Amino acid sequence: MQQLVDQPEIDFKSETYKDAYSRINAIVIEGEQEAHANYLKLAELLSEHQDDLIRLSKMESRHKKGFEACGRNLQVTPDMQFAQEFFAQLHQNFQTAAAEGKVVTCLLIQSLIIECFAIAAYNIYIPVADEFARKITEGVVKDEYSHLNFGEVWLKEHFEESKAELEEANRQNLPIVWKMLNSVEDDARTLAMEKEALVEDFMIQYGEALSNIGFSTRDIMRLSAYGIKAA
Ligand code: PL3
Ligand code: FE2
Ligand code: FE2
Repeated sequence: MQQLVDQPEIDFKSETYKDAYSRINAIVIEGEQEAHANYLKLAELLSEHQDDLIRLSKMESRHKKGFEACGRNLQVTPDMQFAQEFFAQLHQNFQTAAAEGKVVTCLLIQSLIIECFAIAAYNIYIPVADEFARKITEGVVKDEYSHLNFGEVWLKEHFEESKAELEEANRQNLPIVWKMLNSVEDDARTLAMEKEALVEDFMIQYGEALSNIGFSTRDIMRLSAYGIKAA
């Protein structure tokens, strides 16, 4: 109950809260939907891990259903058009990489960037969520750590031959994440989530992932902050 002490009252029924929630909820639903599709695509590209990846994609469908229920519970209609635009650039980059058979880039976009983004967002959301959404999000975030782990393990096992492609994919995609965060900053604050906390948690998760894969501290510093100043 610690978190109730220093937390100001949040009116989950206010029009201001519900308006912001219509976009944030849509982003999360769209993110889970895209994650579902991305793991199915990865299952095609990495046929030796097909069963695992199909299992992951099914988990993403369940997450999507959970967050749809969170919106319904607050009587909010998610703005899916907004959410598709929010993900458009990462979506396009994943599609292009998949079409070229670039598994390393696909794994970096989905299992590292998107999962770390999700873990950061869900961790920051849990203490300020309504009770219904908190329970759902707590269940989801546990799964996301296992999705991140899949990417880490595969990339660690193929580190030397993946390194150059990881660097390039990071350079292309990390700046997009900072832009996405900026575009959701005001709505996130309405939900009592601070951008600084989201950035910090993302950098911690992403840095740890890069470390687990095999990058040096020096590489991690350079890679994990790439493009943040320009955003
Ligand atoms: C992968 O399994 C899921 C991908 C979801 C990505 C979500 C990114 C959310 C960023 C928006 C910041 C506010 C989040 C609020 C949390 C309910
Ligand atoms: Fe998910
Ligand atoms: Fe996931």
